[in-house]
Amino acid sequence: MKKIFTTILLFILACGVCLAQTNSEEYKDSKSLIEIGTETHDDLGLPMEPFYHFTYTQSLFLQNELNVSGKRIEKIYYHYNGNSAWEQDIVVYMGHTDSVKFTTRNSWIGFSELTEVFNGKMTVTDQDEWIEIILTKPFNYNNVNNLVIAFDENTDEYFDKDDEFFCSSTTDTLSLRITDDFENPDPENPPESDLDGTLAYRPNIRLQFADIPTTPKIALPVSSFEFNLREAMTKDSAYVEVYNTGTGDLVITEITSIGEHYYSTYSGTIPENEKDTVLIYYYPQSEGTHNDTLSFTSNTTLEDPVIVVTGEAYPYGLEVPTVSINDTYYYFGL
Ligand SMILES: [Ca+2]
Ligand SMILES: [Ca+2]
Repeated sequence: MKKIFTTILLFILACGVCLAQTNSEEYKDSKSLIEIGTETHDDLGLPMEPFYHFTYTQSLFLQNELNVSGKRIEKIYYHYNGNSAWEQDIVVYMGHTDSVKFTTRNSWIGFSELTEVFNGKMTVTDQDEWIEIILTKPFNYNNVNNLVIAFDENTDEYFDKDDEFFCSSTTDTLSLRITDDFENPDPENPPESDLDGTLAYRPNIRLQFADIPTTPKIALPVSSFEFNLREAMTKDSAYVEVYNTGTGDLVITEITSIGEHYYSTYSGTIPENEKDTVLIYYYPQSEGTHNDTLSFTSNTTLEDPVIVVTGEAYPYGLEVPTVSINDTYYYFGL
């Protein structure tokens, strides 16, 4: 079963459609990113416990810790220890709340106060790194109330007991956690927290704030991806979901590449808060390594994002895997 999962994981990674990934470069460049928690406590099951089949948690972040006005949260990051690689289905919710702490095992923030901001895959690697979650519905923070983040992990599978997210201690009980190996906790009606799940800890977190756009805005689940090794003059494709997280219809007129090895024929209109799927082709015209940048042309006044693509092709007509040209082409089929 583990092997099948690994195969599926590799396939998904190869397709470049994972919604959660790490992007530390952006963190370095950001001026509106808030990091909370610098301690390295682990084994707290926050924001999720990979060793259990299912997790539901809530954590509170106080207004005076955030203190960002007139902006929205577009991305969050959790710090994973890199013990092993896996992928899970998660749903993330955010809400405004007057609560300043969790007082009982049942003091969950009610579902009606939560807004779904992400619903997709969380992918971690065997590297110690911050895992990026791009919110497909960015959350406008009012800078009046405290922020609750609810994290719902729903894949009926568990991983190594040493897979952990780093956490920091707090004075008050700012997190609630329920883990279960049989029943998947329902965020609409969560059961009591675990006996030890009323926690004076929170997951270390980074929150990426950004201006609330007045025009359409392109949000991409990935900023780069790599195609599998293939034969020159044969075609491969990848699907990328494009979200409009701004205001008004997003009109994409074309997607262009610089070189000759990648292309997309996509054009279309994506309404506010909706998404469409863009097909990108790798069609290597020669052997070798091919890097390129795909650019969007759209009606937004914001800067259009780009996707960096890489791929590698072996010579057309080459018999594989019995013949190799050099070391570079020696890893067929991986
Ligand atoms: Ca799970
Ligand atoms: Ca659940």
